Amino acid sequence: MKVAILGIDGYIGWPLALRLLSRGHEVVGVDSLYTRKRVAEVNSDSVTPILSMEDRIKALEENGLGRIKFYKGDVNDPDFLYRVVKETKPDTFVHLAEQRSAPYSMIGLSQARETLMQNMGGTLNLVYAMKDIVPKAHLLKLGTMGEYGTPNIDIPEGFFNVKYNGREDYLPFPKFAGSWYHWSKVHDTNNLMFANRVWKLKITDVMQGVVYGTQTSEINKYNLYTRFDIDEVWGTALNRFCTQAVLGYALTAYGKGNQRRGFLSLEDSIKCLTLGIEKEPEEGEYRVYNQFDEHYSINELTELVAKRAKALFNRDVEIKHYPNPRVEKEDHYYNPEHKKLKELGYKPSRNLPEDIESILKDVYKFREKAENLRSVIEPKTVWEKSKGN
Ligand code: USQ
Repeated sequence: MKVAILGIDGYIGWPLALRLLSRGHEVVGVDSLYTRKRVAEVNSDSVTPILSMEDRIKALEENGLGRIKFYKGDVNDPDFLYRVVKETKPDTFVHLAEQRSAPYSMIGLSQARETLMQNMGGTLNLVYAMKDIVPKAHLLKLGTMGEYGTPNIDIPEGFFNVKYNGREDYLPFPKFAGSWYHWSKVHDTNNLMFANRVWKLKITDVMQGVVYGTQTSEINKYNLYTRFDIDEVWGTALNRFCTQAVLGYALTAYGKGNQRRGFLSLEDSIKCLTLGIEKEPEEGEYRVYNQFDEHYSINELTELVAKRAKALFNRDVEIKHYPNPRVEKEDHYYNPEHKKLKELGYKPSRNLPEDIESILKDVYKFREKAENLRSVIEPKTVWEKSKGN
């Protein structure tokens, strides 16, 4: 298959490229290098060493994985995106080229606008380019479990049966996102459902949980790391906690820490995405997966990290509860379905408690780099104080 990865330079894009190439697919890469730039702006960096995009492309060739065609540019520019699609005509698009940080989107109006315009604009350009140039292609788009929020009932995979005033229908499940970033994904989902309805585009909308980890089989085999962010804006929960444990920094649990999220290892995220690419939807189908392995509360995670770090480094790790910088429920019901990927053949290969040990060991290797990032760990972006004009 010829697969275009939009956002190939990112945390998930890069290991996905390694996986697809090693499975014999042809890969076209697109990236504006946006994440590198925005992470540098908050004085942060990837803890793991990552090559420049040029060197990544060379490394793929040197390791016998083949040559990829790379386009540097912004998917929010329709002329650029149309040119890429016309020149390459992929069978599948994996769309990861979005602003992916909830805290970034909550810094202020300018970041909120950037997130909403950038994310919705890119996806809109893509569905138009697909309809005009490759209407039979498959779009696998990264959404987020955070689109659903934390309702007091079970969360289905996209749609559910509703009975109201004596009539029934099968409808999209209501969305209650918790940041402008998460809302941008909800708006994308609505736009994708509409593009599917009017133009019959083949679409997989992936509601992914929080991804953690430093490794996949190919990263380990070729020693070609993906980025690993740990600052308060770009880093996510478990990756941050593991780094904090290595640095002897008190783990930053927000609020009571009873809030629950679905988690998935990087290896399993890549496995699920590959499955979704190789087992396409039917012609004209719009399908939704909830992509995570298990759900954990923040308190469960911090305790697991503290326990593993103690066993590994013989160090007592403190857990500190900060006033929650976010507006989110801290005590809630959480029971999202996640059957569809298993029905497609997905079997989880990693388990979170064991993975914590491998992250701790990897971060320990790069602890000097992590040490330089100490000043960007403390939470500063407060939802209620998001800056206006
Ligand atoms: N949290 C802490 N301490 C921290 C960081 C986070 O307690 O130091 C808590 C937050 O309050 C939140 C939970 O951990 O309740 C998850 O936060 P996160 O920063 O790990 O993840 P989130 O902002 O939800 O976003 C991340 C990715 C995003 C993806 C999403 C999946 O950045 O791209 O879509 O995870 S999900 O959370 O399922 O929506």
